[in-house]
Amino acid sequence: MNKSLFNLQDKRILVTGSNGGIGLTLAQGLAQHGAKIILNGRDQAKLERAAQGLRDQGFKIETSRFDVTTELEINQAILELERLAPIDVLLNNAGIQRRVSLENLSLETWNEVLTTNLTSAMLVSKAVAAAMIERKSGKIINICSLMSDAARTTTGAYTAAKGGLKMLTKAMCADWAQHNLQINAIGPGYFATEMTKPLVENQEFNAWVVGRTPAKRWGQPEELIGAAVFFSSGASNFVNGQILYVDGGMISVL
Ligand code: GCO
Repeated sequence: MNKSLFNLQDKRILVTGSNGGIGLTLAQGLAQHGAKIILNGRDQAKLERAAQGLRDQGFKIETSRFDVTTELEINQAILELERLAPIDVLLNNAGIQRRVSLENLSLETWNEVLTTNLTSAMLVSKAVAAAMIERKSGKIINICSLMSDAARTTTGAYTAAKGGLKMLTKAMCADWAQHNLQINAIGPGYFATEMTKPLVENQEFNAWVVGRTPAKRWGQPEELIGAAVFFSSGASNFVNGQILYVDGGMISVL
């Protein structure tokens, strides 16, 4: 038996928005640490491709196609998944970015970002927590951002959503810690991913990130795996409502 504090053997983990980007990297990293992964996305073909990629590496992967912004789809999918086996950990990763100054931001875009980055976490967590509360066991991890605590020009809706997600993490802790659920968040700094490609390719922005980050570089998505393993495992059983920044020190310095 693996007695490691960080043991994830046989833990079934649902990662939302995991057919690419940080979600897929985290799914793969958690699988490498023994977890059984459920991949999620909206696009069935993309989802199957991502799942096949992980299966080719020898991992057992389930998929669950649902839109994290549609309550009916979420509830049906979670019910089906729970019918098969318990979801031990939920990782709310799904998110989008729309870069536009607030004076030019339409209500439609605001709603799109808030719904996808914040309301989704509430809806999926609510669905999964119902069973976790009954079992008196479960972990929820929210993917926050540096923008949970600090704003940057042209990212108003994202900043509001990620700030809200930080407080939602604490609110979930307030309501659910008593049922032995641990709810924590990871706050990634600047990582080179599909979503930040335009930023990485923008010389001026790139120089700003490297100069502004104490570690003097962008993060690699794999560097988020350690925090996800910690929050998924028994090592974090009395850690609740926390945001762990994985940012090369950026949020700590002026
Ligand atoms: C952007 C944003 C973010 C950051 C991240 C930092 O894409 O424009 O700056 O996505 O990379 O939120 O925590």
